[in-house]
Amino acid sequence: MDTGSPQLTRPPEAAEDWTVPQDWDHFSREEHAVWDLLFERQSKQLPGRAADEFVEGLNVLHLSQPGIPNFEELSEKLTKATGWSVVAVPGLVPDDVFFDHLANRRFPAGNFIRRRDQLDYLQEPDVFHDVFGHVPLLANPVFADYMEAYGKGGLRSLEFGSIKKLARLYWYTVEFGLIRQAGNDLRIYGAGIVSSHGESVFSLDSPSPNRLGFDLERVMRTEYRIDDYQQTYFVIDSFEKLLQETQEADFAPLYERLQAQSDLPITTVLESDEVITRGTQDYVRAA
Ligand code: HBI
Ligand code: FE
Repeated sequence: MDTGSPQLTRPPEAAEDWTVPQDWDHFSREEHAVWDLLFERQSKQLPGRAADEFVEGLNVLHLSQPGIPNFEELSEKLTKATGWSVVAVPGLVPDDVFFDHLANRRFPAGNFIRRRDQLDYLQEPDVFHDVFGHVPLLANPVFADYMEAYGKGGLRSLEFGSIKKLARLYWYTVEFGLIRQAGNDLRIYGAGIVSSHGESVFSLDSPSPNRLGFDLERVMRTEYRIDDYQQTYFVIDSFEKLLQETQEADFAPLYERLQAQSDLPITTVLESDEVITRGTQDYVRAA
């Protein structure tokens, strides 16, 4: 049986569903300045690199003032677009709580921001990763449906004890997905990439990682790393196709089949893979 994240303890200020008031006024001037710096840096880097849908969605974040977005204002715009809202949480929340929010079209966003000396690396998802990385695509109706379906699938996977498999789907799409757009042009859409200054270039331009065509069952067998740039990326053809494939899949027999198959190491390339780029893996060897 796959087990999910380690046990987390709900802080006393958090509600039953782990939400906390955003309390926008608690952010210092320095914290808003860190947001502005990150926002500047990334929004310059993304045209031509990020999926068109992401760049379109970024407009939703164009709020009246600079600084960390006020979730009430942000949710108002997002709700108009797709019925999603953004709620504040202290940090990582348990899997069942996370899935329940997604299944109800609420995106839980960390209520803190990294420090200026941590611009490029941090372990827990902060408000920049969560809002800049995840929210723009939630303004896209198809991706919005995919995330809700993922939340519902997550709740079901807990019953099957297959959360680890489902978490890999999230990882290789929502967090680190690439998409092929018009003219075979590779773009980024995963939140972990679009919110990372380094990986938004590395994932597209480096000869090091593998880039493979997306295949649901294959992805669910593939291990991943959380401590550095990915060594393999999976490429979807469209959000419509991703939504359709995951909605049509009957996950009960799928999980059963997967139980009988071995997990795949990060760099494995199979005969059956559609290889877009076979990586040199030089980046990892040099590290
Ligand atoms: N909590 N705040 C937060 N953000 C996440 O992305 C998150 C989480 N809890 C669990 C979780 N992700 C993962 O276990 C799922 O994506 C599988
Ligand atoms: Fe994330």
